[in-house]
Amino acid sequence: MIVVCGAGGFIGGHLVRQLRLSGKLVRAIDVKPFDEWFQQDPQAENLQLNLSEKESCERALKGADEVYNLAADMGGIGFIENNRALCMLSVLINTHLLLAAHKYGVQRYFYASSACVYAADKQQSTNVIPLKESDAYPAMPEDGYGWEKLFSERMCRHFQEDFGFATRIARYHNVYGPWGTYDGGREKAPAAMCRKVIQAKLSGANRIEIWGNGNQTRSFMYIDDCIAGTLSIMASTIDKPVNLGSSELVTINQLVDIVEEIAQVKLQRDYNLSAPQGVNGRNSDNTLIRSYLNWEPSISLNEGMRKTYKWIYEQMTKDKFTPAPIGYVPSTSVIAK
Ligand code: GKE
Repeated sequence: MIVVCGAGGFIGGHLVRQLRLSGKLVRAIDVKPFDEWFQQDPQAENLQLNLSEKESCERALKGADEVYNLAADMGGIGFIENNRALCMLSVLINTHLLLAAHKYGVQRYFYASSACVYAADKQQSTNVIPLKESDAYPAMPEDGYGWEKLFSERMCRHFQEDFGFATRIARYHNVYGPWGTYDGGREKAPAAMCRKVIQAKLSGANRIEIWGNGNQTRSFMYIDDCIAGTLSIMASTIDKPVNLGSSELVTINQLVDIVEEIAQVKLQRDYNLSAPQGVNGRNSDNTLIRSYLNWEPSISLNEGMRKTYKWIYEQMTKDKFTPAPIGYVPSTSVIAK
């Protein structure tokens, strides 16, 4: 039995689908009511549980062989800069899950960490040197969310050392794609830009708001690379945190250029310098993951944004959210181990 915690969310929903497509027995868990799950596979064992509670975590992991912990109260920079305490409370989830995993003899445990663990002083320039795993120390992660992720990474390490079950940790770098958040305040930049451009296109407005001056740099990883990498890292011998992110660095202005080209529009850009901006620059150094897996994320931003824009446009022009069609197959085949 494979348990996916946070299965109602963006990455969790895709992960359950890929595991089910490969014939795995899956227990899918989220705190959200079922009608708020982005995707739900009727063949999985779907449970609504609050995993910040110890008892719920024990209910979740009884009989589990492998666990993926993707459950966290999180979102884009607009959410994490304004909900630092809430983001830190995700530590209850990972702590109670690790205790339950130890209690029930789970063999493998995956923890979804984040590039937000990286030290702020290494992300001050837009012309950023790609972050390698050791750049998390000396520690100065993103306030709230980043500290919880770094602390929980270390808890995973010590449970592995002291109690002997394998823990695997991927530091996700800004994941985007269909069946993710694109409005409501938790959205990240790729989906936000799609939504804003579509809103302008549908309303005939000729301008959009961009947070910051548009020169901030990031890399954005398409969901299919995220899922393929997650499954490979879980099956690997990588017993320490590893980057899982694209190394295709772009400015936010270049991201908007891509969306405008997809939408076939050209819009006035209003830069809101008081909006949340996060770090000035962030990119993933993929040396370590290449050395272990002879693989790294490779789906281009252009290709991923076309698929993402299309899905968000469909949602915004439909009267209600439609879940993934049964039998949806992600475009990336899972990395064979
Ligand atoms: N969300 C959003 N919405 N960001 C915008 C917008 C907008 O309308 N306009 C410009 N941006 C800029 C932000 O100011 C920021 O500089 C950049 O895009 C990326 O913002 P983001 O995608 O919300 O999140 P960050 O990459 O700054 O941080 C995220 O990193 C992830 C790991 O790479 C975190 O919020 C977590 O989602 C996660 O840790």
